[in-house]
Amino acid sequence: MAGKFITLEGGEGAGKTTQARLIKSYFEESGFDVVLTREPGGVPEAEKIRNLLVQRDGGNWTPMAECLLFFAARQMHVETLIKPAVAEGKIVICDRFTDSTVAYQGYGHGFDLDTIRQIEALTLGGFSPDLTFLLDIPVKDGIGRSLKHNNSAPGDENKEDRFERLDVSFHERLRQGFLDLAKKNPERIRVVDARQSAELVFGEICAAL
Ligand code: Z5A
Repeated sequence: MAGKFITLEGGEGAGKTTQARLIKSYFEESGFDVVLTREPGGVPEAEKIRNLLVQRDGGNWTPMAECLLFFAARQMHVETLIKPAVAEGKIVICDRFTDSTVAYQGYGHGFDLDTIRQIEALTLGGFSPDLTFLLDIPVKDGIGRSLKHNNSAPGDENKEDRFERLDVSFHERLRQGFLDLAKKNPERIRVVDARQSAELVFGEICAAL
């Protein structure tokens, strides 16, 4: 029997990583084989691309180049890890996926949404998650959590904060982008109020699982 592909999405500090770990334990305790992975990254080639994309001095990419790098990493990740694991019956849990590209590069940076969809079709050929949890949190709350967690050290050029350093209006646009995606894909995307405690958020996720 084929497995399932589940993704977590949301802005900074929404708690995706925390919930991804809880979902992993939940399935493992029920006897499933689970793969926990993330984007950008997940396989060695894609982790190399991650450094170009998220590190403070990763590069000053044009919007098209940045989008192509996200999908180059994703194509490797899907073909060499996600699809084979799902075919073996595993549950694959991924921290971010294509919805993040639509929200960050499209709604956040204003890169053309149709072009993103064309690149998605070319690289992934219609492959998408079975289920997505969108952890929704007001921008200020999310950034506050994220800053506490990732206390920025000035001068550390390897610091993974290229996107966190963007202004509040950028984060408001991407939050709206995620919510628009949820409205357009109600059968796949479940919106969860991420202001709640991690336990309550996980309770809502469990009910949906
Ligand atoms: N990016 C992009 O632009 N385009 C794309 O296509 C993709 C990504 C795939 C890397 O993402 C960056 O790449 C990201 C988007 C961009 N930009 N940024 N920034 P990432 O997933 O590696 O990094 P992140 O999104 O910044 O992670 P995060 O927001 O810092 O964390 P999170 O996974 O959502 O949350 P967390 O680590 O689980 O929790 C953060 C803190 O809050 C931590 O101290 C927790 O203990 C605490 N926490 C968690 N849940 C709760 C609750 N419920 N209450 C209170 N405190 C909590």
